[in-house]
Amino acid sequence: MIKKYVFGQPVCTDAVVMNIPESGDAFSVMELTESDGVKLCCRMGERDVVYGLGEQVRGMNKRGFSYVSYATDDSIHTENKHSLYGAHNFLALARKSRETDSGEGGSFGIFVDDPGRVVFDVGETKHDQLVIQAGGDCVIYVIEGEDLKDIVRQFRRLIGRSYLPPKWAFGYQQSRWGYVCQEDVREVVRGHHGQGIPLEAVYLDIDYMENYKDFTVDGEKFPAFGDFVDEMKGQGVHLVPIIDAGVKIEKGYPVYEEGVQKGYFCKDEEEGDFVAAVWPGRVHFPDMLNPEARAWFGENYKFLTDQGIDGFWNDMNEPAIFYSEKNLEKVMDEVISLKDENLDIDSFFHMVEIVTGLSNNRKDYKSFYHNMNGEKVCHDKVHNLYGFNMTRAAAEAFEKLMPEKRTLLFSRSSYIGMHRYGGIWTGDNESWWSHILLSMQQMPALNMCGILYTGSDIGGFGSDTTEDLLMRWLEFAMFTPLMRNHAAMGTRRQEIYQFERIEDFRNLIRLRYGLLPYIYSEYMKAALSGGMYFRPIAFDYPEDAHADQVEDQLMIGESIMIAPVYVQNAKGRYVYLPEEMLMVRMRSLEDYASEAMDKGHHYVETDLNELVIFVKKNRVLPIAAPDRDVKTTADIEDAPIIWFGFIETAAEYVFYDDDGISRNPVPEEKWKTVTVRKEDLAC
Ligand code: MIG
Repeated sequence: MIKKYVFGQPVCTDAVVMNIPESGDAFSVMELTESDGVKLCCRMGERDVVYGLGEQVRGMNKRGFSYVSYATDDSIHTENKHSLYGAHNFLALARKSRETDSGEGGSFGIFVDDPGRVVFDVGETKHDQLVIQAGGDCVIYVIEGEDLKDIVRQFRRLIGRSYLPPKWAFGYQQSRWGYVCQEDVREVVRGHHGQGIPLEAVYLDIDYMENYKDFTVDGEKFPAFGDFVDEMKGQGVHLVPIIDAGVKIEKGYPVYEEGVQKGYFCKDEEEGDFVAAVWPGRVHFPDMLNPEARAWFGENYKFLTDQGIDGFWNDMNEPAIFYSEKNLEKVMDEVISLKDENLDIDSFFHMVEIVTGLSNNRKDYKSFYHNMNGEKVCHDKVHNLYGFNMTRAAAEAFEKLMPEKRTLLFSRSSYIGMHRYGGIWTGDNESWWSHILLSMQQMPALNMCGILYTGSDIGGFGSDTTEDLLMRWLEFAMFTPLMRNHAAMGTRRQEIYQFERIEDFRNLIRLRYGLLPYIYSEYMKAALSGGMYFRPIAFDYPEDAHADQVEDQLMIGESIMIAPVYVQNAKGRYVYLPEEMLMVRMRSLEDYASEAMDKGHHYVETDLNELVIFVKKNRVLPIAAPDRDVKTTADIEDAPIIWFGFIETAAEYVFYDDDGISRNPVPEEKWKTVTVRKEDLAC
């Protein structure tokens, strides 16, 4: 049951798709105070668990810290941070406590539809208090249900169907900030193909543009771009260019001139076009919240789709600001005034602070405005909607530009609602072991919010990767719908053919292609039915008190559990089995073995080149067993299917498949219930 409560005069965020009437009941699951915005508070029992909040730091159980929804371009994802790139204001409180120490009432979910700054203090200030602080104008949805899965399913019905990527978007993808010309890209393709490694896409980072101008291609580095796109397609490789939020201010640049002329940029306090600076230097921000400006920005993607591009990533759309023109002037004056001073502890650090404070400064976000259907709205109040609407601009344009096919699209910043238009990647992580774990913990929280097409930069974006880190990371990312290796300029090269254990890497990537029938089927089922592709194990075993404690294992789809190794030098790890399961150990698509294991704790040895999965009881999974070399997802289309499973006599599997590209698959025709008998199993 969903109850809706409206406070003040909220803007329409388009986060939800269901128009439900306002509840006449008093606000029940939390205590409500309305002074200084909306404040909600409730007691948490000792064993209660809080899941959700999407892209955030820390564990699956969010208790013990506070999280701030205010989309931020912060590339250092350490435990002390309160905000990352997205704002996903949905959490579920699972009441686990026994009567004696329990808080009031049962489990519930809550969605705070407020696109401004919202704070979730999940027992940081007071261990047993959940406190949510929103602005005065917001809509709050409270969801009660049978269990966590049911609460999430109801929420997902409220916010609408998740984005459906093309099937090729599930292939292995390679990216790097620093493939600066055509020849660099060709070399990456040769590097993979030369070693028999499948490759679906190569990304173009800002290097492909002419002076970092959106919707341009540098003609010297990429002459005859359309031909080059075709050449790559001929090799089965999609090129995926980046688009940034800021539009460079430059006379004669059509996107800039048209935007100014039509009044499509965000305005400053004096009604001029707001000036900030990012990559290209000074830019204007297209007013993504103005429907006309949004449509216009979207149409600009045509420049690239006309040349055969069918996938994009939208970056810097928090929107990231290096500095604003006005603040820079002030800070410059102040720094210059210090020129001949003897800088001491206070004045020196003050100077450093004002300089670093130039970037992503909330004062700047408070100083520009949107035109939302004729109404002037301060950016700060709707800050978290910017990335969402940039991505929506692209998605809505693609519906017109390429009505017949699905496109690959994901964003860095996001808000709930954007999941209908595209996915996200989790931004600038580091080549740290702890960031494999962080990524594992973010996935189910994102899935709760409808964001299913997601993954992290495999191998780590910042810092130098190492071979073992990359291999362990791949063993987890094998299961993320977006499987992309990406790294920052200046870091060690991390394409997998750069390393010694190429055969192991090749086997792992081929295993991903083998698992694709299952991964695709489970993704599509989750998207079409409002389910979660990734789940904390407590979602499947709600009665199991150990399951709540498990922060580093995941259920994936209906049949399997994974327990990736994410510790340097580890030769294995402890795994908790909430029931008897079948452990399948795979070194390649041809080399695998299985063993039934009892419920309970186990130490599972896992060599660096091994993939281990656990199959639930009475479940099976389809695997493609291609009889030829696989270069892309197209090569497994007609591959024979073999089955792995843990069954006594027979089990049914709901197998979803489709052509992988049509925009509107007809679900009824695509769901097949397959009966698999024990004697049919390959493993
Ligand atoms: O300020 O385009 O998160 O993936 O490689 C850095 C360059 C801008 C940030 C993205 C990253 C991308 C990088 N971008």
